[in-house]
Amino acid sequence: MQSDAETPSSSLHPAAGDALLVVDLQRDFLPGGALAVADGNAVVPVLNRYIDLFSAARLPRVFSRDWHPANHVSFAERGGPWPPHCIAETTGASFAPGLNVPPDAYIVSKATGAEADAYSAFQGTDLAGWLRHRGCRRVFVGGLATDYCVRETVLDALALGFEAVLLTDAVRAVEVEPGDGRRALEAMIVRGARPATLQAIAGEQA
Ligand code: VGL
Ligand code: ZN
Repeated sequence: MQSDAETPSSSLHPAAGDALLVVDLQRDFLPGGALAVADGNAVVPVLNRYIDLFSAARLPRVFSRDWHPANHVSFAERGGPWPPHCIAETTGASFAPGLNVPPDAYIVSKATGAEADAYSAFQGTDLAGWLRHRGCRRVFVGGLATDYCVRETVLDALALGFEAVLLTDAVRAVEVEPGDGRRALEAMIVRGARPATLQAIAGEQA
């Protein structure tokens, strides 16, 4: 018998009210890219499985992308913390090779202005309204990077009143400081994100 403490508060089975949110799965964040996340490409086949699950269930699939102007304030030449990356319309800003972005996916571009950065897919975009308009109350979040855009997106989702499921097998961290990835996971979970994997989510469907 499962104890009450072990019983999940709600099903992880993707159903009405759920949306998949793939954060910044772009070439510049993959090994060989301008701002590479170690092992970042490993999440592509996993996210394709999640995309298939949500497509089969006719649920929204949202893809955010870092979409900077060439003179973005986050770039080192302007005193920012990052090398130039994800410049709008360039190859580096395009989605990861092999990522199955469905033709009816919703694409959210963020940090598009030169003077402000935005790690969260909700910051300066219409994403919250878009989701609410479609009756979404819970987002399943994977992508890059755990310790920047995934973390800020998940924390914003929770602050905006969405439930958040963190796809722990479909995220990777930049690790500017060792341990950043682990600390980001902890921060998201402490705030209420529910960690889950494909096995837990797809297995429930059987
Ligand atoms: C990101 C650093 C700079 C991210 C974006 O997508 O996590 N990280 N810009
Ligand atoms: Zn950026």
